[in-house]
Amino acid sequence: VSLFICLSVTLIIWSTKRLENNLSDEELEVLITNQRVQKLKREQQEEVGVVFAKNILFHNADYEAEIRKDEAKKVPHLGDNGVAVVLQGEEAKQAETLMKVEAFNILLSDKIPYLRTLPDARNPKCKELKYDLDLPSASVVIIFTNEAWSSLIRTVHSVLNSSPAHLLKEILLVDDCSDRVDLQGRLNYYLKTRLPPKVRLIRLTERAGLIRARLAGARAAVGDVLIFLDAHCEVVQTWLEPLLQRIKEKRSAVLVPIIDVIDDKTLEYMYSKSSLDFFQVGGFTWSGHFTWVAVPEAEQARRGSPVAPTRSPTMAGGLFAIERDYFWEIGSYDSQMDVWGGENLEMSFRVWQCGGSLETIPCSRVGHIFRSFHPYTFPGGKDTHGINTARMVEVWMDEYKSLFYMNRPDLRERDIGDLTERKALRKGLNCKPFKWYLQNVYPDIFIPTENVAAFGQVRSERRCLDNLQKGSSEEQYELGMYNCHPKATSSQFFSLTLTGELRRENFCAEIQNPLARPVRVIMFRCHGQKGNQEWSMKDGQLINVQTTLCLDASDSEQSDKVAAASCSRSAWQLWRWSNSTE
Ligand code: LR7
Ligand code: MN
Repeated sequence: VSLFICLSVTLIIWSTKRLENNLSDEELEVLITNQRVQKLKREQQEEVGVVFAKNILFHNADYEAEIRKDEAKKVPHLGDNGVAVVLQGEEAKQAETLMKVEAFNILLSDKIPYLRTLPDARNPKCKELKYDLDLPSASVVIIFTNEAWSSLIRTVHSVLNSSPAHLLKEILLVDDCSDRVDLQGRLNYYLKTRLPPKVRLIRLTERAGLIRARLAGARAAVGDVLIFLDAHCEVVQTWLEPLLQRIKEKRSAVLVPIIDVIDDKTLEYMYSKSSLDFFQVGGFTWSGHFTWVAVPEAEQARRGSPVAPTRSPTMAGGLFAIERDYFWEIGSYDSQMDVWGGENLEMSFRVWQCGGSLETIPCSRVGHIFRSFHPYTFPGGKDTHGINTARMVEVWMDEYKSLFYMNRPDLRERDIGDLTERKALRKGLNCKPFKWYLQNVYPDIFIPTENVAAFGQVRSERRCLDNLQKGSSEEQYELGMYNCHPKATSSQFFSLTLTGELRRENFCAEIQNPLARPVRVIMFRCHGQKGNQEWSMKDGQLINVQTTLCLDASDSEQSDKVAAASCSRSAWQLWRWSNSTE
């Protein structure tokens, strides 16, 4: 019940704040994240007993006691083979409370041994592949800020345990200025007493953000290949060899493993036994977000085998391998990007446009805990994802940047810092245009302004079609309406394609149940088969061809939803597009 109240309160705050302050969804998310973390920091001190403070020095004996206490929590074989663990009773309740702090089940994580066994999630064909004994060596760089202890330590043990010693040069832990006192001295002490010397700790004295934290790790690294990981991962056996082998073959290949989901609540290592051939590669949306997309048929044919390197237009960002010298040659990172977000698409476009390739290596698998919110603050309350992405867009996307700004008009006038260096880098490396990237690397992408009859805001009276913030985690959702924003923002940006799709990124409007009252319009993954997803535009009406029903806004004032109804002369059935190519 409390979760429900919490959610609905957040939603109410969400919509009123959005209206009052005219904030973008992304800015609002940062605001709420900061408020949440600050509130939790206060509560934590009292309720959960985690202390946030600077410069409190403990003695070794205290660390030893703390670490033993942590080790004593471990329940032998709990979570072995990656199975889900469900807590009961009082413990489950406590876990629920703590989940609001760490964004995942820390109580369970504390109980699962650091070296639990994992299922062999790999395609059986992987076992037939042979790897050279002599491969380049790896520096594994793990960055973190205020990361929970047990998930961080498990990541380290997992890497140590599942990597051949002669290939693992070092593990570099980069502490991005955590201000949780239990993390600093305690980690140092743990390194000294529990881990081999090849695990090193670098502590940043100012909060640098994940981009500059990775740069610091890369600067300190000495291995031939850099492998970056988030601080809440577990690696599956033989995860390392296929990455190093591919880089030995092609030094300009930037590689990602298959990223499996470790459930945030049960810590289950999730993968599908029945479809080991199936995995997704990276795509992006025009609002500048990373997405997962199917491997295109052409790529399935080109790669030859489901376990061969598979080209990926983009990467998620957190888990990847790159030859160390090549990392610097190709422009490392944009060091002016703050905190979180955007660096993944920046590196993806840059690598492809400047002559490298980005590939998923199917026989390398790594699990990652997907957390439901950021358990850390965004200093300055800035929408770093948006600003970082705008920096990327300005440098790499040429004329296509207008599509991004149509989604994010708020960023058009925002100060995003100096770009001289990054533009010079692109010139110096003689990189190809974004259009080349779209045509050659990502020909399947939907371009909202190409091959369309109309695009932008779709207005009936004073309201506009609106996705109501849906579509990032939902498989389908009812198409909504909302007061028109002054300019088309991401949630009110639609296209009518020449093939009759009423479309937003990869979602198309369709009618599933024409007999319901009212007939709701559902946004569903585009199938490209016309059918229930085909619409035609005539004298301002939008007609669903299969059902001959018209898009109708009449009950939207009360329901926030659009409907389909028998075509009439009603003004509720007249739609105006902000941009029309006809
Ligand atoms: O200021 C910060 N300093 C940090 O050191 C903020 C974060 N961090 C650390 C943090 O402790 C963590 O270890 O950086 C790492 C990534 O942060 P997360 O785990 O909060 O990010 P995420 O998993 O939600 O987000 C994904 O996108 C990010 C875009 O900036 C990064 O590239 C993340 O590394 C990336 N994670 C993955 O790609 C894992 C697969 C997820 C997917 C899809
Ligand atoms: Mn992460």
